[in-house]
Amino acid sequence: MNWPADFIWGVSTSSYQIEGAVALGGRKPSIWDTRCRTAGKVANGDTGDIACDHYHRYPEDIRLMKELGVEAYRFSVAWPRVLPLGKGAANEAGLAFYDRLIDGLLEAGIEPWLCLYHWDLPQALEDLGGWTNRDIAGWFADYTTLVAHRYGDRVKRFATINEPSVFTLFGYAMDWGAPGIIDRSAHLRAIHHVNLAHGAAVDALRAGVTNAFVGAIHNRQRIVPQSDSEADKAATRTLDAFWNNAFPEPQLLGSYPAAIAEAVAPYVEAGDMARICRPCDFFGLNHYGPIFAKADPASLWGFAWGSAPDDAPKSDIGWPIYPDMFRDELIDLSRRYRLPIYVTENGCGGRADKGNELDDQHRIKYLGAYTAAMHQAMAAGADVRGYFVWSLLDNFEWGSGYGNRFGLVFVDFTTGKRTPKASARWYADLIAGR
Ligand code: IFM
Repeated sequence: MNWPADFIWGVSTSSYQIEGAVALGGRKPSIWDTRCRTAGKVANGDTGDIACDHYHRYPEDIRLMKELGVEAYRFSVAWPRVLPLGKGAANEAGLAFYDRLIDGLLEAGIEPWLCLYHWDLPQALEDLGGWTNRDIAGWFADYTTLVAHRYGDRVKRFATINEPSVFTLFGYAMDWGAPGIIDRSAHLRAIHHVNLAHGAAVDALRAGVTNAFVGAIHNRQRIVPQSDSEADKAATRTLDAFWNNAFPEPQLLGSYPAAIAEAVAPYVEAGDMARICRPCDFFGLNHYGPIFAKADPASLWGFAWGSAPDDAPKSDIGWPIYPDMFRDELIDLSRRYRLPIYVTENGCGGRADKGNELDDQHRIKYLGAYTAAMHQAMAAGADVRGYFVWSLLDNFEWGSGYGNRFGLVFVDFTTGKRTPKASARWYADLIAGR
């Protein structure tokens, strides 16, 4: 496969999943620290307290990236590290950590792609209502301004919010993520306030950073009814609205999808849609595989995750593998939003207990099939400019704790030792060979 000379190859991570050091350098708790301390919410009682200890080991991680030959590294800033209470006084020690990281990346010739929010909301803001409080748009704008002024001389690539549909749905409708509330009004308010925060952050980045390149990151995937029943098809349409369209549609086209517009309307004030729909420079796509949906009258919105057909190819953690759907998603996205697309996450989950984690041929097969599908999409006209593997390192996989591993690099969580897997060599060869 020939790739354009300026195509960007990278890797992605996020703050809570790798940094550790949750109580060091002035950082205060996030909603994920709280969730990890709530019995039964995270497999095995795992926490992000130490995670990959990236806070201390970041120079080694930069070296690993250099060996891979990646040109770009997408990471997130932990809001509670730089603004421990979410607003008010900034924390110099926390800000200095990202200075060191960014400077190290630039010295290694790796471009930093900074994501402002990857789910670790300061607990102090949650205590004020978190995403259900409309004031959060202003708090997020102030946080963004702080980040923009501090790093904007060296960082130009910014994403506002990672996978808004995932953390709002899991956090406010299903109790699969923090803060673990199940409530329709809370869910709808969170959706609208996340959208307002995105718009405010785009404006703050434009104001604070010369030549900022700004977008948001959405997890989009095909939602497939588990059966031909009308009930499963209706559930699929509702999940599609919440999962795929509740954020890109208002952010990029200025309106909520019809399936949820009426429900969100009570929270929308005059001028809001213009505040949300601000010009973006790129579409960040996170994609893994399709979701099979089914009706579930007992759930908040009448849908639930169903099962993929028995003969569907699946990863070791059970996620269905359909590269053709990735190709089609890229083509559709490119046509609908007319923005350059960067695949900001794609990867394959494995389990240490399968015994194939260092010689991870399953991951190589997955990444090979998905990059080939991306190539086909580009040949069909999709404007895809870059691809980031999720993830550089095995890390804290939210409710699954450390059991599910997505890294190109194996992490021994008792010692912190990093060992590149076969997939790391495969990715390095792909990058070198283009
Ligand atoms: O680990 C997550 C990441 O935080 C968001 N996107 C999906 C990944 C794999 O589940």
